[in-house]
Amino acid sequence: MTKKWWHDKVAYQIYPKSFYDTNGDGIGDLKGVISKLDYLKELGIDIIWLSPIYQSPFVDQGYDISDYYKISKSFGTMEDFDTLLAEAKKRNMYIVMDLVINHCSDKHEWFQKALQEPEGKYGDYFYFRKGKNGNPPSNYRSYFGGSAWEKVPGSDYYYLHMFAKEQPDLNWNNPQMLNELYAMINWWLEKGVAGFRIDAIINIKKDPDFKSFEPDGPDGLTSIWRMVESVEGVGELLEDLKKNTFEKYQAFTVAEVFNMKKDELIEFVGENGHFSTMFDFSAHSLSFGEHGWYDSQPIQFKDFRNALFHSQLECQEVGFLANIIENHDEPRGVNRYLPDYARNDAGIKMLGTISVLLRGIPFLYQGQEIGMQNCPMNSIEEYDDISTRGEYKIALEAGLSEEEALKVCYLNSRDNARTPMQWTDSENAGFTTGIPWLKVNPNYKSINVENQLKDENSVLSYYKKLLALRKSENYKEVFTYGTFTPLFENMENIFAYERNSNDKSVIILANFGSKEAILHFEKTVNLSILLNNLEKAFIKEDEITLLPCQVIVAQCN
Ligand code: TEU
Ligand code: CA
Repeated sequence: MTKKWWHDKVAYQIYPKSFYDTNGDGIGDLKGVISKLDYLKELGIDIIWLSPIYQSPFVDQGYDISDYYKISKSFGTMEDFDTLLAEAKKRNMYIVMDLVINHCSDKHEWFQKALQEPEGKYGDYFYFRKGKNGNPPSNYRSYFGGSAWEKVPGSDYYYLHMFAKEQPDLNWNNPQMLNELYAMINWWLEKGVAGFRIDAIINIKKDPDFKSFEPDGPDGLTSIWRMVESVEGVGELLEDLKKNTFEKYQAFTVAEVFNMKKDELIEFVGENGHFSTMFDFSAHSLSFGEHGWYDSQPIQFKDFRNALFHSQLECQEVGFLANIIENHDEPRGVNRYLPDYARNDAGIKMLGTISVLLRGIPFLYQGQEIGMQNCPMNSIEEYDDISTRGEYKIALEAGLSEEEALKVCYLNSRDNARTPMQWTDSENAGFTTGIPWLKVNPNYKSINVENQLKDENSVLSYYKKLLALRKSENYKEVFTYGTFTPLFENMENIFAYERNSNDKSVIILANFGSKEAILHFEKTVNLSILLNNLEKAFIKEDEITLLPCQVIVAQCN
């Protein structure tokens, strides 16, 4: 395998709106990001992925871009962005932008012109189709609920939107549109961004006939996912994209890909794949409900472990996955993957350890490093997220009470990850001097950066040690390129694996159970402990006892 500059890096996702506000308007900004670069450097971060900072009406928090060449005024100016690039560079850090090119905002100039003239030049930048007998062209349900077709007022035309109606889908069969996208991507690369996180990219290939499917819900609609699944040929579009842009710059690309078709792994993230890497969503996908959040099930430990082990084994011959426990679309990993009894510092450190030391590129999401948790909201009005509001509605329609529907949002809402970063124990968690745009989690008095910086046993201090170990001269090779082998799979609550390189073997042993567990080795082992989230380690010649929520990382000599 050819070594690439990003293989041994650690990445961190910033959700700028909720990261740090420097001018008191309640909204995080680029100056805020700049002021925290040293904090991130200290933590051990190399690559920073910024969720969208482009000009946008923020119907979907910036994932609806109205001008790809402008920075949203709420975040600052292009000058601030250039400063950020320069300051990152000084610290040997890389900035990765979010690339949202499956769709744009309905306020984008292209779409505004298209609305005027659906049959004109810009109409073909999108998907305009005539309705059928007074109905939309097909029965697709958008990802955010409701029809994926929106009627153009005063005409027979509808346009396609896989997400919100304010996010019209771009027509990737139009070469002129593509050239405009490619030019824009290259413009950012020329500026010095190191690469992109690529949004919702699996959706770009459509079936131009837009056939209807059997309805899968009481609304008579069918998930638009069915159409995506039914078409071939996304790979050609992705290859063309890569050749015309990323490849020329050795850019780092991490794709958001759900439900890729079987056997496509190598085409996506192999040595000459479309992308550098893509997120492993296998564990997170376990929480998908059949009809929505309201019928999603809590994740069982065994399924969680199986999912990750499966991805690890499948990908290690091929390339690198990007490993996460949370992002801006997910509830907090602590709430999702840890049982009640493990939702404490030890459990949080354990979860971080097993994720960060997997084979692949670790991505931390802001606040993960201090163990931020889901935020209880008192009513649906306290939520901002468009998808949460959609899911709440679906839950009520399915017969849940308001209280039950709110509980569903507490467990699943994307806003759980979007509440402001908790910097201190003073007002608004030190995020802003103004009124925060989204509620601050009331637990900020006990969970915040400032307190954890002072405490050498804190989650934050532990994450620093964990990342330092992963990147240390001695172990970087084994943690980056070492093979992955599951261990103790027959033990119910144990998450254990081995990383192996030519000259080293490191084992990671974690007890997700509520009782202590004894792990017997087949032969005598001579272990040097590299990391332990608890004070003591109970090791004998051929066995090791793990307390509940204990994780031990050790080298086998
Ligand atoms: O997400 C795509 C995606 O598939 C998810 O939105 C998923 O359907 C949703 O989170 C379920 O709640 C990307 C972005 O990460 C997300 O924030 C955007 O809303 C979406 O694309 C549209 O751009
Ligand atoms: Ca601000």
